[in-house]
Amino acid sequence: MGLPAAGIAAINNLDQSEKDKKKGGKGKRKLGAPMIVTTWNFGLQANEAAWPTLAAGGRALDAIEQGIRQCENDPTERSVGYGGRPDRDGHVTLDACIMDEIGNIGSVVCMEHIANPISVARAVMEKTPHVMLAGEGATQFAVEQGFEKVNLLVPDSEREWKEWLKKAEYTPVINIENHDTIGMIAMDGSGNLSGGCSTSGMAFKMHGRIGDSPIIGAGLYVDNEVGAVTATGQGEEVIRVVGSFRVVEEMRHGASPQLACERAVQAIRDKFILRGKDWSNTQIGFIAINPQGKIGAYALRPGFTYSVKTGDIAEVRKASYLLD
Ligand code: SD4
Repeated sequence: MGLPAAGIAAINNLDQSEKDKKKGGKGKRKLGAPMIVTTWNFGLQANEAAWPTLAAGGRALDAIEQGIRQCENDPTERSVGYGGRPDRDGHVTLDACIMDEIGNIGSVVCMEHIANPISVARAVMEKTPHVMLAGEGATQFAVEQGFEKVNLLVPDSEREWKEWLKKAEYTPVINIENHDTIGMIAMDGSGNLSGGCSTSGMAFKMHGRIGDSPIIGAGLYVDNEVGAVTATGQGEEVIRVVGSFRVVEEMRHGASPQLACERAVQAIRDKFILRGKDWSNTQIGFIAINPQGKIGAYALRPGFTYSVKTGDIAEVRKASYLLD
């Protein structure tokens, strides 16, 4: 439906540079310098795959898709894309979402048989009137768009699943079973922000379970004027506090990216206390950037790492945390 008439009238009354700014279009601000921040150690390789796009003056959104695809295509990354661990019934189901600098969003949830959910999420964003496709509908759409159907269950994941079935106990292990969701946020040379998130979710989850990663506002949120944020860890808890949107809103109200991440993690802690639930096996991590190029990262517990790439830096950093 687009903007309501009043919104269109308001935009039409602006001069060209203001219009560009509102739309995130050409000729807008140039803040900071190109940068990419990605969850976990594997973000280092993903950042390298994304960087050439930014270095060539390309768009953050394109860099995000390129970087996340690298991780999705790697069969040794066992919680993302091809090679991801299956659910308790043996299905590898993938979740992903993407968001650009002007609020375009796309997402796929519980999608099987397609190796690059981030690209399908982008196709949902760009080629459909919707923002989210699920399950068989998502796979059907992907095939119609020319994506190849593949068996995502690699022998190592199948072996692990069969081993797990012997006891079939569900006990998450901090930073191990949960440690592979890729969340990537980037700023390009025009100062525009974008982000993406992709995962096979928690290993051996119930069939049909969806975490935070494909949910805009939970696993990812981007506001070009304020910042970009993504989350990793136990998605149920991130959804409960609308984690990534919460971090952006903290920044909107003046918090630095670091303080904003800390407040979201504290909110998760507070919900655990309020609900009287056991949280000894829970890990959560957030990363955030703002248009000035400041970075924030914070986790509930030790062990969360993130990867930073700029023109001068390519490194893995340890996030600070709330609890020992
Ligand atoms: C989920 N947040 O499905 C994902 C899992 C994850 O690092 O991030 N693992 O809940």
